[in-house]
Amino acid sequence: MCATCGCSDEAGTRVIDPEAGGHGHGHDHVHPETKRTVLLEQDILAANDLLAENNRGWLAERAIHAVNLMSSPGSGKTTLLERTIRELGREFPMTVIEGDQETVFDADRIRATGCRVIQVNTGAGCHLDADMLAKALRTLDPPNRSTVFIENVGNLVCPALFDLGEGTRTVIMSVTEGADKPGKYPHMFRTADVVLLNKIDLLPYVDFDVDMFLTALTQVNPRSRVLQMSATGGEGMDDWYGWLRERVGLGPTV
Ligand SMILES: Nc1nc2c(ncn2[C@@H]2O[C@H](COP(=O)(O)OP(=O)(O)OP(=O)(O)O)[C@@H](O)[C@H]2O)c(=O)[nH]1
Ligand SMILES: [Zn+2]
Ligand SMILES: [Zn+2]
Repeated sequence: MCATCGCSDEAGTRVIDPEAGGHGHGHDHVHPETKRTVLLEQDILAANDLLAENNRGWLAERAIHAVNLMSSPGSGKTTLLERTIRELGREFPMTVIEGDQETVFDADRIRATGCRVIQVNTGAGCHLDADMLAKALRTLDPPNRSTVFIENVGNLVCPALFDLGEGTRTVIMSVTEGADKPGKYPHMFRTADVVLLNKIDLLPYVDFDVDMFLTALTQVNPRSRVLQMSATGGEGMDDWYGWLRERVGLGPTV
């Protein structure tokens, strides 16, 4: 179980023997401790949802659009932000909230671009939650009519469950992670407004089937846009900027 956020779903856990026809071994009764875990989980998520609504109101009053960036560790979130700030930052006001368990490495990288940034360290925590975002927003104090990028803790599981009150949910996946991820981590991909397939410069060197990935993604989320890019090489970045301008009302493409 994920002890920090109580995100385990023991009641929904299935043990599957593929040789036995791939059917799950389910329980015909619910353990009392399982029931307690599920209730605790519901309480945590319900409390978080309320705070997320507060954040949504706070952001709306100021016409601030928050973009939640989620991915596995190392998919390229900070690299994408560094480049986006460098190439779009003069045109549009942006600030950043960085989430990591420890260190201010990512905040230092963002600060080096000249952009305002706040680092949130979650300690043992595996995700950002709405309360952390509320505190970070008040410290950051972003200008009205601006965009706040929130780099979530690198984790393809728990951040999917915690609404922050953001306006856009972005999932980054890199081609080194394997094309089967949308099927294996459906919660993360299901609520994405846009999925960025990053590190496409590495496609010649890795065994990644783009068509298989697109099919797997469509099965869990048929409405998500997919943009293929290389945050280091620059390929596809214009599509991302175009999407962002349209989505957060940043104005016409230049
Ligand atoms: N080849 C290639 N490498 C990339 C690309 N984007 C990022 N990287 C590299 O991937 C590594 C991880 O990038 P980060 O931007 O730190 O990833 P992250 O998602 O912010 O990582 P965490 O904050 O630790 O979760 C770095 O060495 C980047 O240079 C890309 O498009 N192509
Ligand atoms: Zn967790
Ligand atoms: Zn990062």
